[in-house]
Amino acid sequence: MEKEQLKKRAEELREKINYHNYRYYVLDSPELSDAQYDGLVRELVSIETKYPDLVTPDSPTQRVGAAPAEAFKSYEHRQEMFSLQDAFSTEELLAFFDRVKKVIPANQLDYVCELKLDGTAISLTYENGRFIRGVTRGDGKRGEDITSNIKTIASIPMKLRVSVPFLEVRGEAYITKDQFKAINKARSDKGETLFANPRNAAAGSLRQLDPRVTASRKLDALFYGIGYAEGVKAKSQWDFVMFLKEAGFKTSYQASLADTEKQVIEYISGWQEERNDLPYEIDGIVVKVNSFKQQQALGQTAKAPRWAIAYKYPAEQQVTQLLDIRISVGRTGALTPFAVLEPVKVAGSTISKATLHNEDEVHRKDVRAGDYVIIQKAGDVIPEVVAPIVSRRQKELPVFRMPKKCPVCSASVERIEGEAVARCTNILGCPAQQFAEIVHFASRNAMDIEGLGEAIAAEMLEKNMIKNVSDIFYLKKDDLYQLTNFKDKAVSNLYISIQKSKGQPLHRLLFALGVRHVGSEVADILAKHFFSLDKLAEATEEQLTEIPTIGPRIAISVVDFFAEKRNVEIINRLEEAGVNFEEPQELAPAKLDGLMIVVTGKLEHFKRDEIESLIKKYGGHSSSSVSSNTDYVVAGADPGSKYDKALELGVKIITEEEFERMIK
Ligand code: 0OW
Repeated sequence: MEKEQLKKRAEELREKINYHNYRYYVLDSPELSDAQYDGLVRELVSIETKYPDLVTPDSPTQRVGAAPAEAFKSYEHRQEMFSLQDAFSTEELLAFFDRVKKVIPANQLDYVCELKLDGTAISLTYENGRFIRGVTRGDGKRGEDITSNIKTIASIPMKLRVSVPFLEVRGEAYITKDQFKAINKARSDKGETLFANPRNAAAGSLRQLDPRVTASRKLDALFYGIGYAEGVKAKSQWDFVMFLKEAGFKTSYQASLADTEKQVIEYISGWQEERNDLPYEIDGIVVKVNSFKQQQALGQTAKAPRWAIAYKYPAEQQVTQLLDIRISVGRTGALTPFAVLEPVKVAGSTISKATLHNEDEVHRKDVRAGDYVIIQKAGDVIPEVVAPIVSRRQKELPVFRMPKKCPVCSASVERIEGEAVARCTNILGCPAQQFAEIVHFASRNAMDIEGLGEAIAAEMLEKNMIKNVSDIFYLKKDDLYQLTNFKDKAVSNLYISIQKSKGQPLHRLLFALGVRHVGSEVADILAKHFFSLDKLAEATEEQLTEIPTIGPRIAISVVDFFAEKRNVEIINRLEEAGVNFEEPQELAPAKLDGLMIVVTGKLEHFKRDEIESLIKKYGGHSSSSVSSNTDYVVAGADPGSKYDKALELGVKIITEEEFERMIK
């Protein structure tokens, strides 16, 4: 009896919690205090803990429930997700109106204007009002199933307030400007790379394999579009937005009906300045023909509807003084000039630095220290120096020259003919390069040493705790107490991260070593070809170029890398420290499962040890003598007595090509 009552109580609590979620996260007008709300959740959790079989997948307690995924399944949208045509000026917007009026008489037209959120598009599926699945846009036809990550977005209803048989709804997941700053602050404190803009932060956060990480990023989402649906009565975009509101979705992108083109243009100019005060980034205004019937009449191109357009505001520009041109030295020794600016507010953020890419770029724009320059920020966080205002040059200003000496270690700087980049020649000892090398080695896509970011790397170098990447693994736990504010917890966390990273697979180690032209994809190809660092280090240029997608440039770079004395020393020390040099061979399908195979004669396609390891890799056994247990003899040119023995015993004889076909 008690369980039945509790089952009923649990359902009641779910309704209440969903309702208060809606009030708090969607309407932004809570009715309960946090304590009262937490009390409801605690009661529901206690019932579900006592009777786990009462838990329902869409229970509010299941929002951050799933274990980290291995990878995301791909999912085909019931209805393709389109992108949008852009209009970069009023003329282009008017041209859009003209195209529409070729099909729909102007006096029958009205438009809906919406802010265009600068996030990442998502598609949700609801069946009978219950949340079933969340998918990324992907290429428009297929996306990645990120259901468990979508559940962590508090404003997304798990149960609709109006029930329809089937609804595929489209929206934009985004991160607010403040939340974006907080995420990047936390990342820079941990020495991790920063997100360039909230759009990348949203996309990156949604594609985290661990939903707890997604939950920590506090994404939000707004919904505007319909995909495949059954039972939705809306006949226009405006009706549909009203339906979404009623159903419990967040739709606060300032949707507005416009009866005339003039009203559309007023809406657009109205938000030109206002947008800087919005809590989220927008990258324009979406203008849609309102009536669904008229949308159908207009149809779409291969990628985008003809009934909608995204008006993009011109990149915002400001003028300020370029105080100095300074140089930063990167991991590969590249010297990158950047502009030090008189701080200026552009598109809502204060800019005091901007990259100048390389010497040629500085000369092409002819920007000089002391110039007044035009700065532009086009949506991304990285601002650009557009051009100098030459008319404001009071006197002749010195033309920029790339320094001949590295500003960090004073070694000579050279620029290889035809390359835009200038490099510090002191690849072995330049502190800037050592620093960048350590940071790269420990970074997330490399050895992923949690906690060893830029700040810690710099401190380890200046305190002479390490000189190069191999020294990281010789740090004792006590050494870490030298780091500022490092007490027991921080020390053991970092020490454990370092020890754990020794087990990383070869492809990560290879990428972490920073071999020129070997990025994470190439590192993966090489690791899954050689399976051990030692084998890779012995490979010749021709063996490397035989691997598909490995060209001479990479082959030479790899051979040179392992020929470099300093690298050999570092690799030996890494090996002594117990760093893993192998790539786990994911279990090849056992195509030769249990077969006894003997190889004889001169082979054309394989070296003897290669074919032996292939036989093993695919679950076969290779032996050197033919017997009645032998399943196959692979015969090359001039096969010896084994061939005759096989004939005598009736053992199947195959060629190398036939062997190859067996393991494809
Ligand atoms: N980002 C937005 C937004 C919007 C489009 C969708 C397909 C046809 C019309 O706020 N408010 N409305 C639409 O309507 N799209 C938007 O974003 C698009 C979706 C795919 C690429 C952009 O993110």
